[in-house]
Amino acid sequence: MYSSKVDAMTVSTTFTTQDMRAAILHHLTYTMGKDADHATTYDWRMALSFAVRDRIVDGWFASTRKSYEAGAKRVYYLSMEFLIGRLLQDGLVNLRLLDDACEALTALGLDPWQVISNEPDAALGNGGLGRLAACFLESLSSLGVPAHGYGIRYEHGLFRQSFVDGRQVELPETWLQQHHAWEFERPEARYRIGFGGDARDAGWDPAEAVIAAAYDTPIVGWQGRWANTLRLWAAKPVEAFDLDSFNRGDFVGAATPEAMARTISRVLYPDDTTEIGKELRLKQEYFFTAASLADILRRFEMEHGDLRKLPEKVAIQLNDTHPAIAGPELVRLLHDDNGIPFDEAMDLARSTLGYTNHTLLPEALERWSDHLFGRLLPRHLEIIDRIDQAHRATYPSSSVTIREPGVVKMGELSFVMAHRVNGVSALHTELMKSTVFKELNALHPDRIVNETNGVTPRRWLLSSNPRLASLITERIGEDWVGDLEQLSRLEEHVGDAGFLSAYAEAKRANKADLAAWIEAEHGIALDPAMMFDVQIKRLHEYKRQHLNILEAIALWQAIRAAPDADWTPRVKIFAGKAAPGYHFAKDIIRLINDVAEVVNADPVTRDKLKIVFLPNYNVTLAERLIPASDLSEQISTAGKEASGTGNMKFALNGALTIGTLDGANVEIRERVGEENFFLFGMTADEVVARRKIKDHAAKAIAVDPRLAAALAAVRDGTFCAEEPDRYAHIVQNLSGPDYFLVSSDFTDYWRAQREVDAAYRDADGWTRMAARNTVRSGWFSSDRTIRGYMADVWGAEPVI
Ligand code: GLG
Repeated sequence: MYSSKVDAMTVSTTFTTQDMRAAILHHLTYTMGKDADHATTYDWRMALSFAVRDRIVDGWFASTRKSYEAGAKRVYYLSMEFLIGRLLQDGLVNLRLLDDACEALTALGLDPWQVISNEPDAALGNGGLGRLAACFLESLSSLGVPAHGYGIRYEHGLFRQSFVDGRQVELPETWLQQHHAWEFERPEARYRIGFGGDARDAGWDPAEAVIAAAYDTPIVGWQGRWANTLRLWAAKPVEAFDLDSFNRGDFVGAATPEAMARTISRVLYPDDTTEIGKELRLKQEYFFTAASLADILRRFEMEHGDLRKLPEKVAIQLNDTHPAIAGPELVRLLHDDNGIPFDEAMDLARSTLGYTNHTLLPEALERWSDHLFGRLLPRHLEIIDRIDQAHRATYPSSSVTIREPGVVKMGELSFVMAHRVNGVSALHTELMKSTVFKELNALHPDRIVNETNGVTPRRWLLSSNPRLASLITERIGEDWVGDLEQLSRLEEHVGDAGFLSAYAEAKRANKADLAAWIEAEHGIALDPAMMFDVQIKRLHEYKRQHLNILEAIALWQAIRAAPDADWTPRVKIFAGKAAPGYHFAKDIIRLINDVAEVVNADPVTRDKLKIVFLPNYNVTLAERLIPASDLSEQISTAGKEASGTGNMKFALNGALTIGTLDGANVEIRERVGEENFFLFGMTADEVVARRKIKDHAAKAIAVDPRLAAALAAVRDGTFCAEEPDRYAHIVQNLSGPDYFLVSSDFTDYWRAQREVDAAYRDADGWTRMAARNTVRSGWFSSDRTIRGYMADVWGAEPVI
């Protein structure tokens, strides 16, 4: 594979620790303008980043050259979110320069990890959808596929979360206040993006416009053999400054154009499942989609000329419905601007576009009022009507519509304008076919395909879990990094006591590191011998963090009732942000923090149960937590979590899953073996049936005294004596409508948790199960997922 084919693009092999030291000092002096005596950690981190970036740039240019020479098909991934996190360690690991960098920094009298971890997280996303986009870019580069990511350069990424009296408080994220070491501004790549005005037949006179300005970040693949570009758009005014207003003394008015334009790329919406800030959000979507398409067509015309060849040379993937306007925009560019007949333009656009659906939650399938839509994008509304008419004319008996009175339906639009529509796990894809897109699937039976998500093993094992990574490499060599399915070669080692004890030791050491960090940062002491039980993800009722905390309460009560019984000590660790306007989710956070305060202070249970909610969950925190976890909580209501990707990272790093048959849990369980997975709860079909039973929650509570007692403690103010009714509405919900079936799944969840306890007490047995999870998770590499998209959706090929 890659190792036998290292070519001129492998940039790092001849680079030594001395070269690294010289490069760092060079950038410290000439880029940062500092000498070693006065440099801050920030200066050193930037100097190191520039030294690494220089190495990446060589491979980046070589990749671009090769792509042009090969005339290869290019993949364009359009996404509102790219949750890339920190890039320095990623770059060092993929270029295999980490050891050299650490040695060079140490020789310069610095603590390498302090320097590396000085980098802020680029939090340009909410959760799974954005992190998946980041894993995909890395895999595309590791595989050598010519590709670009296109998105928005948000000035403020996802908010920073802190807690005040247990409540979530949102603070602005200011990652761009410091210079961003990885990006290159491209003043020549600027497009004028219009809004509003009038539509004429086959034309559009926008009333206002902003400039989309490009910033490029190279994304380097494994071993530096290839690098692709993440191009992010910033919004700028057409006229930077209104001098007339200024000269009249209207200083605020003079700055208004800039402020208005910049608003578009200022914030990332903190929620990916509800529709807020409607007008601005639609503007953001059109802004980045239109700029990206203009850029794609410019590059295509330069390379190939004839627009009718577009589908042969270009594959554009729409990450959810956020860039769905790409369908009508591409038709507009081909038909209005280039004179291609409408029907042909529609076919060309469809053959070029693919659409990934990431959720079945109805509130997340975007719908726009046609009033708003028509005001901002009048020509697109006309085009959508024609697309809708054409579809209805072809399928006269169908009741599918893209426009309904008053609304434009972006899910339906994306489906009709894409040649492939994919789900993100086997179960989700089946549910797409039988629910949200049932009728469309019947009309277009070959359009829906499944591409189960994956995660990049470079970041989620090699870089974040070096102890486990070296153990694996010791046993099977390092080819697994570029070909994760090779982990199955470890299967024979799982019976080997030496391997198992080394495996257990790696986990123990990771847990000790995490415990030390939690104590230093948050003042909570944890014994690494306790089971580390972890639920980290966005807060949402369907993800059921409240099921987890209810079980913790019931466990606390049970330990208090029989303190001398043989309990398995565990710490429940939570992390995750709630959308600022999602009050129920924010109350769940507060409840968890309130319960933690009471439980952690209880001398009776202290050594057996602890609860910790770590603030400000982000990619970096995930990299710290996952390698140190024993138990992975994947407990969503079946049918609601489209896939999950955290679940894969945990399994790969040897945490056992307690989970429902939801999303990719189903496939994880199939692969790791049902005996190495703690299953509980209703299936997606049972969930639907259960909801139809009158008083299902009350019935579940009536038969489970533990659940009743846990709810009673929440209701009577045990955890909030100063305001006993604080959580009355949560208890009311779980006793009444309980749409997410927390009460109905509680009893079985409790049962499965006690099986977890028993299994953990058998330390060797547990390690064997954990190791089997690692060894059998190779399929969940995003390299495999990308190969699937290449074959089934894009028709693209690697160039190396
Ligand atoms: C979604 C889903 C997740 C999925 C992710 C990536 O909720 O289940 O793993 O996309 O496909 N909005 C999301 O985060």
